[in-house]
Amino acid sequence: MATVRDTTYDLLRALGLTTVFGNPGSTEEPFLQDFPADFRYVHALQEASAMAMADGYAQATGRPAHVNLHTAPGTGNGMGNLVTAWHNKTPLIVTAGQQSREMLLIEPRLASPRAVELTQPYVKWAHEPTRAQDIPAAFMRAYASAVQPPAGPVFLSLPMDDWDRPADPPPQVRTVATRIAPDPDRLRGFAATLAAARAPALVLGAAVDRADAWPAAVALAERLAAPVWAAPAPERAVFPEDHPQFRGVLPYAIGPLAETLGGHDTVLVVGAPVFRYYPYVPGDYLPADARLLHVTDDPDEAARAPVGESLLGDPGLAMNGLVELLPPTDRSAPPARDDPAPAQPADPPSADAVFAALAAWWPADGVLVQESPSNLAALRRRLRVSRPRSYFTMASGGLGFGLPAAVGIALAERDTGRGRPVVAVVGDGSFHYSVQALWTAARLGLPLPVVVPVNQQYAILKAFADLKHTPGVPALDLPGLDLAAVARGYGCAAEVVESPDRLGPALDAALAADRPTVLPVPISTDVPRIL
Ligand SMILES: Cc1ncc(C[n+]2csc(CCOP(=O)(O)OP(=O)(O)O)c2C)c(N)n1
Repeated sequence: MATVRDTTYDLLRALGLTTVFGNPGSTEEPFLQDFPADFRYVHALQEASAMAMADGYAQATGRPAHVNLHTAPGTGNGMGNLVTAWHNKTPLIVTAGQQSREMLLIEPRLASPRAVELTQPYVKWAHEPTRAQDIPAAFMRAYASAVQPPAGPVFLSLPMDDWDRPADPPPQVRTVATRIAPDPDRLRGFAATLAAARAPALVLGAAVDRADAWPAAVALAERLAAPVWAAPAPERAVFPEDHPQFRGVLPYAIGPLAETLGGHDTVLVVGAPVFRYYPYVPGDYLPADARLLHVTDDPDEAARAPVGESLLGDPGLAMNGLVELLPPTDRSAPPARDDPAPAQPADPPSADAVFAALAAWWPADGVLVQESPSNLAALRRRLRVSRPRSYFTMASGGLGFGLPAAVGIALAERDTGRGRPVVAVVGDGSFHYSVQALWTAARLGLPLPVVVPVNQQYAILKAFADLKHTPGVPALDLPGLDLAAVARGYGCAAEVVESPDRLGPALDAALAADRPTVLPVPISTDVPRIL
């Protein structure tokens, strides 16, 4: 007779979920017992890394991923990157073991008495099955919930004594839609407003990349002859950044953002929150007399926008619909941006000079994973991402995503056979939040270069303190860290890159290696401005 375990593994197989990211504990062992040969366990040394590796893997494969965590303490370790997965809108099925039902009433060691509340509010659905026999169908429901728009993580708490119980008949393997079409009447209204606009602007968010809608975005931008910005702090690249109409990323503060959009009477935002602000700089949300049209597949995102009219729907379907409805314009397209001036040599080099060298080396099919807070603007100015699904960072502001996410993304590049080179750029502070992901990458033999601009400080926090006039904050310096030694300790290669012209050869060697390579690059300690 089939057990709950048998039926669950069969369902996971049918759903294509044969990779499990995790870190095991006693409460998970009954699920993992006799781990089937056609499944793969990606072993993370800490749950933060398991979560972000799964997130990166799911984003890069375009499919949901399964993360199996230890009960309450392990789930707690994963929470920071669960918050990030929620903001990234990544479909993740997060499971955790639970103590035996027989003892739950008396709360033994490792019981998670309020397991379903623990991951709230950063999951779309959280559940502990009422009966052991409900586990397989709960997985099916978790899958359906995770992938429907807006996609996101879900959580199942699974008691450890459930797995050997006799199973009910298997649940039906169902499919669900992952795109929602916009209301045709409202779409026509949006098209009429855009057709009547004097100076429209297009602002695109990460959902455009998630929806594989770059061609629709380019077609719409060209039909409107409008400048294109990326919405503030985007977790994906959203438009070919070498396209003459691309203007860069909007600032993440209220006043400066409206100033940047000055002169535009109609702002169409697709696939982004309105807007993702960071430092509070008061001002108007929009230029005077401008109106905002908002296309999103997330009703909450639409609801919390302080201005604008919204249309729910998939970014690609909505933009293709607008292209069909919009008449050609006689406006001429805006002129292209200037290229940045050549980088100035200095010793140690500026981040700008290092990123100029990175951009000069960059392979056309390269994939960039970024967690370099204070140097982000310099990186994005220098390295223009020109292909879809080639740039990843966290939507949340929580550090500890980039390094493990890069491992998941590099694994996905190998698994899918695409084999694109993946490069992580991670600040020397950010490096340490989920540093143990290096070990997993080394065990998997992933040729992942990790470029670490070393300024021995939390530079962005110094910039923030400066903007907010809060002098005297402790703990903003990071002396005495030997990143190469840490990397070698986890089984990686390491090479300190002493000058920008050494970066290209070091990257070539790293991509040809059979393991990750950490490349600390000493840079100037000048603190870039936050805005
Ligand atoms: C989980 C988490 N803890 C703390 C912070 C606060 N924080 C934001 S940026 C930052 C410093 C990042 O330092 P580094 O990676 O060296 O980049 P730099 O600012 O120097 O460019 C810190 C600690 C955070 N965002 N997330």
